[in-house]
Amino acid sequence: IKHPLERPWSIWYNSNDKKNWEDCLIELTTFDTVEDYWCLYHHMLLPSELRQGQDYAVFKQGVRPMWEDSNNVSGGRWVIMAENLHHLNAIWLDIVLLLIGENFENMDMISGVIVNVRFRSKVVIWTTNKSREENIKIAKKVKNTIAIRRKFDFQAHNASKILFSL
Ligand code: M7G
Repeated sequence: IKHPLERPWSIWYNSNDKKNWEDCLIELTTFDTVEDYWCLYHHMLLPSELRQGQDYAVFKQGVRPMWEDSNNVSGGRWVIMAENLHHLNAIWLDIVLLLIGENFENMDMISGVIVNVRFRSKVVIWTTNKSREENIKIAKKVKNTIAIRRKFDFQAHNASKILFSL
């Protein structure tokens, strides 16, 4: 018998190879057990093996990894810059495991996590609101659990400026 997760999660991929951003976004699959997650993990390319411009997302089933989704319109994201590609793979895995293991106290305000493979790659955690107090709890949990030296910045989806940092 497989070990069930608290809730189902969907994996998304953005190939970023067409003009329209939304046309590049595809929902790959949904998983709801520990074993199914590891099976997918071992079959998928690592973030470091994707092309620059591409993304993976792991989001709660039913929440689309886009600003336009009703869960995200008034939300924002914690931006965690990777130090190098090895670090990127490591923090992506660690944060996905924190999330699907329900390790945050305010799981209800987390939509999911995205890895953006870029010249400066990053892992971003999307939340449903811009409350400083609530969002800080999420960043503290990440900082206390995994090895990240740099400061994190929180940005609203509808404005690129930094609202607060930790
Ligand atoms: P990004 O993929 O978040 O990467 O945004 P970045 O943080 O490195 O900038 C890059 C571009 O993709 C944006 O300027 C938009 O043109 C497009 N894009 C990204 N997201 C997350 C969305 C989205 O949720 N909705 C729409 N319509 N476009 C998006």
